[in-house]
Amino acid sequence: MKIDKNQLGDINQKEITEHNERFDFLGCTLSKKGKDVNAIIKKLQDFQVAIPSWALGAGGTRFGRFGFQGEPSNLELKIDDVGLIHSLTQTAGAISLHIPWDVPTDYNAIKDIANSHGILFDAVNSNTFQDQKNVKESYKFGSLSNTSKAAREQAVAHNIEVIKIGDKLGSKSLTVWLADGSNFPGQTNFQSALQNTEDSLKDIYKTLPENWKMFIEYKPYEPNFYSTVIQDWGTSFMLANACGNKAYTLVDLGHHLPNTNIEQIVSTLMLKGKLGGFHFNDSKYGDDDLTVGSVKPYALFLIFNALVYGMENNPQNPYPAWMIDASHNIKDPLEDLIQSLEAIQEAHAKALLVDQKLLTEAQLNHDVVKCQEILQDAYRTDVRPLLEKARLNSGGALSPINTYRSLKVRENLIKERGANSVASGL
Ligand code: LRH
Ligand code: MN
Ligand code: MN
Repeated sequence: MKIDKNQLGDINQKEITEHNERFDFLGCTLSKKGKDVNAIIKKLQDFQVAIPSWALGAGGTRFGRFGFQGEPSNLELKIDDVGLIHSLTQTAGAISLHIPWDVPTDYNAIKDIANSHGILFDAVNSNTFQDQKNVKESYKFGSLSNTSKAAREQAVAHNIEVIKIGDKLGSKSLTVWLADGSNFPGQTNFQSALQNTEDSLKDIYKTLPENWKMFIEYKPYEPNFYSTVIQDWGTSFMLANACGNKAYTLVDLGHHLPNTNIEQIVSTLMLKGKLGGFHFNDSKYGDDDLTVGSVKPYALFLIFNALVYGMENNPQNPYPAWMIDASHNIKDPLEDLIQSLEAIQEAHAKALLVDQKLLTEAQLNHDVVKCQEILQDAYRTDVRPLLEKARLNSGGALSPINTYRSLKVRENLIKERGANSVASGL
């Protein structure tokens, strides 16, 4: 199904008076504080977040998976689903494919579908954390880090293949996330595992097209529970530097040990021009992949404050590639993604409200109380009318979740695809 623009307009019309009241009040308050409300709205409209192809079905855990009816059973339908989310939110203008879960069969047809929804192809993701069908070498003991040369070569070849697939679609970056590590002390030699990984990454890097980037994602643990080869931002940063100026670190919010100061990591990477990609999610315990902003919205705001500062002050850092990397075990995946997008834009808008000039002044005066007041004044502002206005300006829905439900999107998808349709690739 496609969202009917007229129906969307009719639903917006019913809510417009209340929106105008809310917006006028906020706009007035912010203008009095010297904020350029239109410039903020424009930044919100421009901010686009990629949806990964694996997030469109219900996720699962090692204890099982509870499917969600009407899931997209092939890549074409997954792109349609991103199109639905984008029509409502105007913030999901890209899809990030996972290979080999979502290898296109007909490239032109896939590009046409994406085009019809205004969707671009963002970073392509390789997969060397599972053994694929008909492969000779196993990744049980690692991929790019494996002590077996043949296994490493197979993993390198897979990544090169992923770049070729992405290139045909118009992607401009490769994300490498490795599960490589060890489960027990003594199982591997840390130094040779790291050296092998560096050499393999360099082999992949050599084949990157001129205008491409390579993102190196880190994660402290899981699926390996004793050690992970690329365990933290420092290791990723070091590997990116070893590869060259087209290689960058990718920060995934869930890939940190509890209480890690992620905003500081973001600041350091942007200062050094090495923050390439960013994966949004939220967590309580580990890599929980929960809905963005559902548990720690203030932490998300502080991270966004660092991101906004970096985007405004660090020309040495490229514009990062944004993606949601979450799982939806019991929710409708599309509703969950809409909630995540809302939380992302909310934190973004609040960060845009931070008075950077005043904050610098307060920092230089060592006025710690004032520093906190400035941040919290921005955080405590209800910015939702700004998000509504941004969506309205771009042709989206004033209230995406309500509209999704009023238009009975899930019911229609179930009718079209059948109740038992299972997302491909999982
Ligand atoms: C690993 C991870 C990674 C994705 C993969 C599918 O935790 O979230 O970020 O590439 O799963
Ligand atoms: Mn990730
Ligand atoms: Mn993860």
